[in-house]
Amino acid sequence: TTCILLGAPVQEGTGRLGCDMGPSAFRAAGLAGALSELGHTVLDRGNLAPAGRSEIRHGNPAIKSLADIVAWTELLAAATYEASAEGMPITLGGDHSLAAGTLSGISRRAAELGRPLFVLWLDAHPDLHTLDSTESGNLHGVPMAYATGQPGFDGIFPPLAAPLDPARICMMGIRSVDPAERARLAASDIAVHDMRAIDEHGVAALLRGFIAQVADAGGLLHVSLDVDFLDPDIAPGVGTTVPGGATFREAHLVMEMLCDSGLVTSLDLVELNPFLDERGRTARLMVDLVASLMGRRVLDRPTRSH
Ligand code: DIR
Ligand code: MN
Ligand code: MN
Ligand code: MN
Repeated sequence: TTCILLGAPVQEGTGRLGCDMGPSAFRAAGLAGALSELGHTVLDRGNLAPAGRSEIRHGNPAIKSLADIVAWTELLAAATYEASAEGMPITLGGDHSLAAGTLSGISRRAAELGRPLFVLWLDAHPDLHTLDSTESGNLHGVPMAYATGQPGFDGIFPPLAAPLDPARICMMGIRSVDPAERARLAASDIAVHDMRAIDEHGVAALLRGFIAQVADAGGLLHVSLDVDFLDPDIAPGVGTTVPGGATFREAHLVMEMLCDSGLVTSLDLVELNPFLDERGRTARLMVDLVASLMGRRVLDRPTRSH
């Protein structure tokens, strides 16, 4: 696979500083080397930087850094759209607001190819706020609402070439949901496997169903991996830790199963905050998870099921 690394040092979508160092930490933790060792070609495009940002107003006074996030969304939509013609875009965040851009760019590519786009959202949070419903005003909480075409983004965020179909989205690891998001999920076709479902059924059974859905439809699969999907005990380097997250093995198993499926065509790595990390521990875990996704395995033969 040709892996195209896109550094997106955006931190204005989150409440704390430090995510802007995320792309550097992924590089320092050896992301490119891990991918090339697995036989992939790595094209590191360096860090992107949005140009001028004119002021944008919105009636919700809580919203922070709207113009910055709109500028990042435009930039990343174009960058991932273009990169997806050459290989697999891997966007190095940066906070999760960047998914507004990556989902926009990838969904445009999928529509042009005539292929349905599926999204696996690995996160403690559904990030399903609209500009009107966000109370924190942190725009890392809105990308999924934008990408699915929820109302209220028109005339502020760039128009979507192809909104995501909620029936093609699967969320795993969810354990922190605000009231407005709860109502939106209740009314939506998004498949949500919260931590309770993972405890009860295991990640394998839940993920197998989604992978089969993607394969049957001949779809593209975008994976958006928020560091806070992982349990804070193993991944402390994130601004919004929530207890009770995915374990080391649950996370690796998700990646190993995705690798076996051969379906993943683009990836976001988001919310890594190196300032809160313990000597690169979270960054290294994220790199190891990418390695599992891209082919690192325990044995050079299929794992037996019995
Ligand atoms: C909360 C936290 N739902 C908010 N969101 C996220 O601020 O809207 N934290 N995405 O990582
Ligand atoms: Mn998130
Ligand atoms: Mn999150
Ligand atoms: Mn977040």
